[in-house]
Amino acid sequence: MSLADKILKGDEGSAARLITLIENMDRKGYDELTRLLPYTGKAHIVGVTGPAGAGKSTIIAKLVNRLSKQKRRAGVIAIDPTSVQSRGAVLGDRLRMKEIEDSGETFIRSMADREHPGGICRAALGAVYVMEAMGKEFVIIESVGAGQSDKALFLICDTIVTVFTPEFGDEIQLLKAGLLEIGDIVVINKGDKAEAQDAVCAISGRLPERSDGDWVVPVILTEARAGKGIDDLVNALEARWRFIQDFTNIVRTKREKVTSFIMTLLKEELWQRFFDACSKDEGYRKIMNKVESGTIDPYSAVEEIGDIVTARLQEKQEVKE
Ligand SMILES: Nc1nc2c(ncn2[C@@H]2O[C@H](COP(=O)(O)OP(=O)(O)OP(=O)(O)O)[C@@H](O)[C@H]2O)c(=O)[nH]1
Ligand SMILES: [Mg+2]
Repeated sequence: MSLADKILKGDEGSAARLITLIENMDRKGYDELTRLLPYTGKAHIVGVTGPAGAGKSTIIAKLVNRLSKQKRRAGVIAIDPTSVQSRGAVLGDRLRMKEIEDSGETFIRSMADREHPGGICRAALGAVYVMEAMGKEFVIIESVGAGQSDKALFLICDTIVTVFTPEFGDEIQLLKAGLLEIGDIVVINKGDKAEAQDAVCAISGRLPERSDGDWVVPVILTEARAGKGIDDLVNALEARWRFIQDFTNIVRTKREKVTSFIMTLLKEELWQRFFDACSKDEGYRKIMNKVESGTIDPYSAVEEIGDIVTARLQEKQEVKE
């Protein structure tokens, strides 16, 4: 039986193996993934983002525990931000996530940010497909929500939950972080803190106008550590899923998002290929020497390098023909 067939039967070991193949950019993995494509596109993909330490992992753990009690199957992708946090914090995160691993209904995958940030992003879409093919109704992705790569990550999601704490109620901080704009559901966690209710009011008043229809962004107060407010979050996710299905063309939206996602990956891929090819190209080195000796302006240099790339592509095309 192929990996794809085993995954369709819900086998976790095979799912984990295929995700590893995708992470390693293995062709065999891509072939298996292609076989899973007809079984994808039906789950509610939820991205959970927000400042470090806001309580994202705790919320996700309580959320999937709640879902699994209702016999609803969820998959979790936890992006370990090794590039921005200490190893200790990452290990702590893994331990908290362990809380949910035993429940039977939930499949968890941690993904580490390796050499280049595009790596996780690239593999995350594959992991989503694998989880959908396993029959998961929800796929929840935790991420710190910073940087270009993360923006691409959220192209995979149907719904973004942004998590803040009362300490992050500072308006300027929020606006700067640009996180409010991307949230379809806003959670203020650590409801046990004194200023929690004020933060809910402050954030409710600062929600930006939405350009994508009539969805009203709910602001939910939780105290995740004590499991409070999680039912409200489950209800909000359900309302959001109904809204997406009733008022949007979900198939088209998913397709458009994947197209944008591919464009982001393609930018990285082309840059990498350009770099691999150009570092050996004599014409490129000559131009860079001129840049270093101050005999060509930067704009002309970029144009000339672009011309070299076009010429090389044409040469390749001619060889093929
Ligand atoms: N006081 C309080 N602390 C909480 C609550 N929920 C979570 N915490 C604590 O906040 C800390 C961070 O929680 P996490 O769930 O790891 O937060 P996170 O957003 O996943 O953190 P990173 O993944 O490291 O960005 C932990 O010590 C939690 O126990 C809450 O409702 N109240
Ligand atoms: Mg976390």
